[in-house]
Amino acid sequence: MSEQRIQRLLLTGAAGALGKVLRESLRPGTATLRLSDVAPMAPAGPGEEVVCCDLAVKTAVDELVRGCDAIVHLGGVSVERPFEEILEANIKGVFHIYEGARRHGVRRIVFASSNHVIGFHRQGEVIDADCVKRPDGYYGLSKSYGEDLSRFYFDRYGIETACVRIGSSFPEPKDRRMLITWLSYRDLTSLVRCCLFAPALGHTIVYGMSANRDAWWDNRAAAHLGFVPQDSSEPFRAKVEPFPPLDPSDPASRFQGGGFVKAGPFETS
Ligand code: NAI
Ligand code: 15L
Repeated sequence: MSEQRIQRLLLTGAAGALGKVLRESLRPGTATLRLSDVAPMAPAGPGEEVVCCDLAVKTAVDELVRGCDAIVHLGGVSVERPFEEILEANIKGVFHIYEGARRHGVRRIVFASSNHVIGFHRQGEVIDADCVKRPDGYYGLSKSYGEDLSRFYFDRYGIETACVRIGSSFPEPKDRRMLITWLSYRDLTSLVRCCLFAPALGHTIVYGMSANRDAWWDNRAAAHLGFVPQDSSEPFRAKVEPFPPLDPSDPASRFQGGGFVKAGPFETS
């Protein structure tokens, strides 16, 4: 897709941390940016539309998607939570987005997937887009479902998707693991733009990481995106490394998903 061909871009999860970043950085070059979340958002500025919408409500999402050419889908529960919460926001939510896309002729979607789709691979093991998925919880399972769903909508209806397995996208890495999984906000924006505007996207799985010294993820299968990260976690190493390392027997230090691999279970009383 060329920038000129996107008349209205839908950004879900616009009230969230990455939504706020992309609201600012995607606005240039986008004719109309439709921003959506279930949480309150800043009022619409020039070239913006603000629509409050719960992703779990199919009719509301159908209306939300109407008139959009492309979608950046960030909305949903972004951490490990009880299954019932994940079911509504993430599993039903992503289905509603793709059904809306099918019904209203959206041709391209950038889906915020997560490293927690592959969280039970060992730290230090290098994996690529074709590796076996090893979700590390209900949250990772919901992203795995979103990836499979998007593959189905590409095979069946030709809707192109980039599933971005985001590592850790924060202003700076917070611990040793994030020195490896960190994705700067600048590189996040660049990656999303590459996904939106690559001439041919098909169905692509790409790991969202900056040019960090050490990597567990191999992005060669996504070379057609032309994504070249500019940042590295290296300037933060001296700040993070003085903290004592986790015990080697701690699952959070053994698996790529870090602390997510030991979240839960969530008992209902
Ligand atoms: P966030 O939690 O700050 O933002 C998510 C937004 O989704 C929130 O504003 C929330 O109100 C909204 N949302 C939740 N349930 C909803 C519902 N039922 N209907 C409508 N909106 C709903 O998360 P963040 O960090 O901005 O992440 C954005 C996306 O990227 C998420 O999908 C997350 O899973 C994914 N991701 C983020 C990573 C990171 O390092 N920040 C790493 C991997 C994936
Ligand atoms: C995620 O998927 C979460 O949304 C984010 O809050 C981080 O915890 C990140 O993964 C991570 O693995 O560091």
